[in-house]
Amino acid sequence: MIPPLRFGPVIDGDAGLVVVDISDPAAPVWAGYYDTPGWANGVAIAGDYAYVACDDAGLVVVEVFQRAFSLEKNTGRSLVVSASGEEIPRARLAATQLDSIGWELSADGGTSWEGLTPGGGWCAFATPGSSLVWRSEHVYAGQGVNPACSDLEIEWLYNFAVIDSIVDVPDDQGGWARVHFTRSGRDFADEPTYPISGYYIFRRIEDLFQKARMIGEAKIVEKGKRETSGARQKTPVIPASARGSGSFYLNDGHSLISEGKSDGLPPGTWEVVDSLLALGEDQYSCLVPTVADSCSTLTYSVYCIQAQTDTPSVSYFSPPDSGYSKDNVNPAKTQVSVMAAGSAKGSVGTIWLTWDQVSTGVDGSSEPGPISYRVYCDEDPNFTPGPGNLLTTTADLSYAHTDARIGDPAANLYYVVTVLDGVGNESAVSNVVGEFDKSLASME
Ligand SMILES: [Ca+2]
Ligand SMILES: [Ca+2]
Repeated sequence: MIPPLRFGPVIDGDAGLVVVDISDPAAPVWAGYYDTPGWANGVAIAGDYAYVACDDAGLVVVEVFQRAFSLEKNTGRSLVVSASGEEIPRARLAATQLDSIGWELSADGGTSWEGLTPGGGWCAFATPGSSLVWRSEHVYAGQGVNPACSDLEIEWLYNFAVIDSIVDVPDDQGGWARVHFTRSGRDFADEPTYPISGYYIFRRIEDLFQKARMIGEAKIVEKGKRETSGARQKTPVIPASARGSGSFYLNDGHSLISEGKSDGLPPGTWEVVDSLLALGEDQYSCLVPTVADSCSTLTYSVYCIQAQTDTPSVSYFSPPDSGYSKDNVNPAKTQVSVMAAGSAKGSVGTIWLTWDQVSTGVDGSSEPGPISYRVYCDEDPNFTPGPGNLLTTTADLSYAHTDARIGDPAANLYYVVTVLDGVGNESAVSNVVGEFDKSLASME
């Protein structure tokens, strides 16, 4: 059975075997040539080999594809290891190996090769492409030497940065996440064509009212001009994406906003929330504000990174990615007291509770709020607060509880109050207070 061909062999009666790359049938490319001894009259393909019938030499077998390990030639070659279809300007290679193995990488599927040393740093491709292939040559270096490789690791970079992760900042009051991303393949001091000057972190605007408000407060900026953003002085230059038809606004003291019609940005409306200078590091990270904190359901914020070259019209945008933040700090607990108790013992009455206002977390940090309070009530002084004994949730600092048991000597009620922060984190319980006819004093 003849497998699907990537190369189409052609018999040239005089010259021998000509291999033509017909991956694109509309644009065949001369890929290789073999001069058979004498005339070549016919060819058949099986696997990686071409069987050529020659006048004088008989059957000549030619290896068309050199992509497998060859004991005779001491070479190895991979299939394409990158699958995204995006241009790869740089790659590096690390290997666990013994002795004399030579390594080469090709970004254009094997047309042009770059030799490189394992662990020797990033290799720049003179001919970038999207089809990354490696090959090795195991060289005889002397008696007793057995070139061998047990592990091979290849990393590659794209023109755009790649967001690796977006993680919640731990142990904080929320509102922030940390974006980790991998450098652009052009973020190198020796980049000859389009060196990266900096990165812009974009966040997608999800709230249409917020978008309208922000644009209403902003001014339209002139594309290509350096602008500052009020007190923060944060937005150094209008991104190259401004070359498109989108309008750009500078929100005084806040952010640069794109309406999302410009070149390069993923669909949506985006604002710049931070920027970094390119430093030639493999990985970067930065703190970014989130649109909201997650509580029972996760609220995602979507980010995109623009790698800006020192040519204003050239920049590269990462694929978008999303993350969320959480308020990790519970509010401090409150102190409850009984402000007034109701009617005489044995009759129906009302008890008034009041408690201290809480504006900080257990670590002393400021709670962003809004703060609310839960009042629980039970006949057991050692009760566990829960939905079954919740009286109310209120933003007030007092609560009047009316109950037939209040004032009844046969039944006594006990109360605790907890504090909720803006996303529903609940504090430890307050001191326990009791109903009038039992005790007004704290039970703690
Ligand atoms: Ca957090
Ligand atoms: Ca909190």
